[in-house]
Amino acid sequence: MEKSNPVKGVIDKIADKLSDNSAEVPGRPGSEPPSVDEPTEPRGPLRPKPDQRGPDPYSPTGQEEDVTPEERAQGGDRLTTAQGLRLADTDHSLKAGPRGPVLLQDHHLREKVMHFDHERIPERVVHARGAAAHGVFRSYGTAASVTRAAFLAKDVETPVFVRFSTVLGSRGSADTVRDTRGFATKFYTDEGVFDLVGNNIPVFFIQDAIKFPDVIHAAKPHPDREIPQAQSAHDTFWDFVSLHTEATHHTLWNMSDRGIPRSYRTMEGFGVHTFRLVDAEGATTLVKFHWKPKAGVHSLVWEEAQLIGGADPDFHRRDLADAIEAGAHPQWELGIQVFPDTPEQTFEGIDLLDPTKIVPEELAPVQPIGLLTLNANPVNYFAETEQVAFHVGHLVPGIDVTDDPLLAGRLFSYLDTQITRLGGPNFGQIPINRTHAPVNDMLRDGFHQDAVHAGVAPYKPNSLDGGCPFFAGAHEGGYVETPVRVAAARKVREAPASFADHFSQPRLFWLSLSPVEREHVIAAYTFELGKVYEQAIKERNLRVLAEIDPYLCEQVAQGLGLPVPKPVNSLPAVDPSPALSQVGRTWPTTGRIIGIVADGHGDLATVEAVRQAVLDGGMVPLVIAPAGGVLGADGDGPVTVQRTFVTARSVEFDALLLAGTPARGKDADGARDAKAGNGTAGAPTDPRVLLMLGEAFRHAKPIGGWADAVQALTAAGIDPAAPGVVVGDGGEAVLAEVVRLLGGHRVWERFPVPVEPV
Ligand code: HDE
Repeated sequence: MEKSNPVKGVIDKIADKLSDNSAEVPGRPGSEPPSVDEPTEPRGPLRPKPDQRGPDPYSPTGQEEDVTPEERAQGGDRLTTAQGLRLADTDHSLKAGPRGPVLLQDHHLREKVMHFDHERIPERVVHARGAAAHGVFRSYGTAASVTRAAFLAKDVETPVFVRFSTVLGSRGSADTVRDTRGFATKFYTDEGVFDLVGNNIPVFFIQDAIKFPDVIHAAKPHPDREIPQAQSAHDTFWDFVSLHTEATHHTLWNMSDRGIPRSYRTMEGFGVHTFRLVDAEGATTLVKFHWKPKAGVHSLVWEEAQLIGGADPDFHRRDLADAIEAGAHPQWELGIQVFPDTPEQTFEGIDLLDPTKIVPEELAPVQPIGLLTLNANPVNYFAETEQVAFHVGHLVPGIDVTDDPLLAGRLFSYLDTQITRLGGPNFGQIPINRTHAPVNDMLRDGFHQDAVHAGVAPYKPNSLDGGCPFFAGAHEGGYVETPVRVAAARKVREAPASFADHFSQPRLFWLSLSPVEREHVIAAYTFELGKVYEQAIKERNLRVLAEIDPYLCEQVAQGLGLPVPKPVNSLPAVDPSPALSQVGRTWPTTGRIIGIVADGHGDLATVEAVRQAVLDGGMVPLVIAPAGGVLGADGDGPVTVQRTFVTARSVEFDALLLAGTPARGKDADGARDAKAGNGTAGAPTDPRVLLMLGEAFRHAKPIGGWADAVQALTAAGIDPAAPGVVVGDGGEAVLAEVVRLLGGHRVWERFPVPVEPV
C-alpha cells in the first residue's frame, strides 16, 4: 500500500521557520507551537527540533541501513567484539605468563562469557518445542461476503510465519510424543498483525481459562522427579482428567491417531473457539476456522512414534525443513464453518461458546477461503522461531472474538507471558514480530526499546504534537468492537448448563472412527493407563470410558486386568461424523519418503530409473546400502548411497523398495551394530534388512520388490502375496503400484481388526 504524508510540506515549513527563529528562547517542548484549541486535523509525526537528532541508523551489528538482511545481522570478514573492535585472538584468556593467573582486565573474555551466560531465555511454559516456516497466504475472496478483513479480499497475498509445536515437552524434547500439536499463524496484513493461534485438535481440555494452570500442572512432569518428559502417560494427568470430565473429549482425540501426526505437513489445524466475523455494513457471523492440509491428514503408528523418539527426536522439524528445502512446499486451505450470529450462540443445539464441542462438518461444511503455502525456512532458529510471539488478541477489522470463557483468558495470557519470556513489553519490535502496518501507538520506553520516538506528547488529548495521533473510525480502517448485546446478569462463578454435557461428543468422535482407528484408541488408553501407578486412578478412568462406549471400556479394562464398570448415564444417541476419520480416502504422495534397498551387485540402471521416477513424482528417494559411498562407482550407475544398514531405520520411510536381496553388510556380525543381533552369521540376508522389512510390514507400509527380492521378504517372514506387498519384474511398475498404495497412507488391511459387538 502506498503511504503518503499529505502534511509533510507543512511540517517542513514549520521546522524551517523554527530553525530560522534565532531570537527564540530555548526550551520549547516540541518543534511546533501548539494551538489554543485542540487540533482537529491529523498530520504525520513531528520532526525532532533542529537541535535534536537520534542515533545514526546502523543495524544491530554496525551495518548501514542499505545492506542486505544477512549483512545487517553480521558483517565484515574479521572477528570483532560486540562493539566492532577487531580481535587478534579469541582462544586464550589474557594471563600473566602462559601458566599465570588470568587478568581481570581481559575485556574480551569478560564480554564473550557474559554474553554466553545470558544466551537462554525462559522457554514457553507450554508449546516450548516447536518448528516454524515463512510463507504466504492467498485469499480466495470467498470470505469477503462475511468479513471486511482486507487480507480476506479476493487474491490478496499476505506474508505469514507459522509455528508448529508440541504442548507438554521442554524445548529439547522429542517431536513424535503423544500430545496435542500447536498450529499458530501470524498474518502480517496491511491492517496490522492477525494471529490465528490454534491446535491440531478442534476441542480443548477445559471450558474456562481459570483451569489452565490445573490441566497443565497435571500434564507436565511430576514436580518431585520431573518425569516423565513430554507425555501424558502418568498419574497426575490421568488423575486430573478423570476428575475433570470436561477434558474427556480432548483426551480421546489425544488417544486417537491425531495425537501422533506423521508430519506437521499432514495435520489439520483448528482455531478451536468460535470467532465473530464482521462485514463492511457491520453485519456479523459466527465462524470456526479450519486448516486442511493438501497432503492429507496422516499419523504415525504408536510403535513408530516411540522408535522415532529415539532414532530421530527431531523428526517433525527435519521433515518440515527438508520438504521446504526440496521445494515440496506444504500447503493448507483455510476454511470456515459459518453459523448465524443468534443471541443463543448455538448451532443445531451445539453451544458455540463451549470449546469442548465441535460442529460436525456434515452439519456445517468447511468453506475454503484461502491457501497457505510455506515456502521458506527460517534463517535463525532463535531469532525467529523462538522469539516469535503470538497473541489471540492480535486482531484486524472484520475479525472479532466471542464470549467463550477460554478465549477470554487467552486474551490476557498471551501478552502477559511475553513479558517474562521476551524480557519486557517491547517484544513487538523484535524483527519476526514486527507488523507490516505503520505503528503510531504512544507506547514508550521499556526494556529493549528499539524505536527512537520523536515528539513530546505521547498522550491524548494533546496540542503539542498537533493532537496526533488521531483516531480512525471504522471507515478509515479503525478497529471497532462489535456492539454485541450483553444480557442483564448477576456476577457468578458458574458455567452455562450446556457446558455440563461431557460425553455426547466423545461418543460421537468414537463412533466416527474406522475399526482400525478404534483399535489404536484402545491401545493408546491401555498403554497410558498401564503406565499409571495408582489403581484407583485407572479404575476412575475406566468409569469415564464407560460413559463413552462399552466396548472401548471393556477392552481397556481387559488390558489393565481390571473389572469393567457400568455407565452411570445412558449412552447418548449421536450421529457419527465420517469427516473425522483419517482412513478411507486417497491423498497426494508429494514429499513422502521412499527407501530403496540396493547393493552394488544388482541392476543399477533400474535402481537409478526408479530413483528418478520417485523424484519426478515429487517424492524423496533415499538409497539404503550395506555401506556408504557410491554404488557402481566403477562402471554401472553410479548411484549415491544416502543411508546404510547401520544408519537406516524403517521409521524414516513411508514405503520400502527392495532392488533384489542385498548382500550382507560387513558389520552384520559381531558387536558393531547391535541391531544386527546375534547368531545370524551365515544367514543369506542381512539382519538389518530383515528388521527394516519386519517393522515396515507391521507398521502397514507399502513394500515393493523386484529381481530376487522374494528371498529377503521370505527370510523376513513376509508373505509376498500379503496385502500391500508388491513383487514384480520391473522396478518402475512396482514403484507405480507402491505409490498408489501410499496414496491411502497405509495398507490398512494389514491391521487385523476384531469384530466389535454392536
Ligand atoms: Fe495457549 N498459550 N493457552 N492455547 N497456545 C501459549 O503463549 C494459554 C490454548 C497455543 O507457537 C503461551 O507465547 C492459556 C488453546 C499455541 O508460540 C501462553 C490458555 C489453544 C501456542 C498460553 C491456552 C492454544 C500457545 C505460552 C487457556 C488452541 C504456541 C507461550 C485459556 C486453540 C504459540 C506463549 C507459539 C502458547 C496460554 C489455551 C494454542 C502461556 C492461558 C485453547 C499453538 O500464553
